[in-house]
Amino acid sequence: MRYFLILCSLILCWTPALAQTDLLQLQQGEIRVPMPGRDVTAGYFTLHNGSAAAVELVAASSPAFKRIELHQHVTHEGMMRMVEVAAIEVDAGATLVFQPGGLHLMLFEPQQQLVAGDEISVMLDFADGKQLAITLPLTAMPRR
Ligand SMILES: [Cu+2]
Repeated sequence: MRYFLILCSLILCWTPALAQTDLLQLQQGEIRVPMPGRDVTAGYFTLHNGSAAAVELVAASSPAFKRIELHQHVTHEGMMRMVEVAAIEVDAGATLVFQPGGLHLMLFEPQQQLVAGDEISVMLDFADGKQLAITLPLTAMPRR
């Protein structure tokens, strides 16, 4: 019985550290199938930071693409353009939203055929060295 109690208290002690990355929660997301003839596309997701500390997203990668950049849309002299961002901080309790017209993943050079409905694995890298693996579905590019 004593051993059982010791084991329980050890587990209770360790759980908060182990759960740290679990508190980053993907709420939704998608990657658009590129337009015909294009080898670049965009991805979007919503990530909730349920941990007690701010996190800083610094990179993303996927076996399905040669390169992924973190992009933001900015208005420059009345023109909308995209710039690469090096890091995005997400406060404790805050929700990071990547969406059309704002922050987005820019995904270059697909390494496989991209079909709507398939799922793509993406690894998110944070400044403290932690990583979060997410899975985003491929969706058809909306018609304009
Ligand atoms: Cu972009």
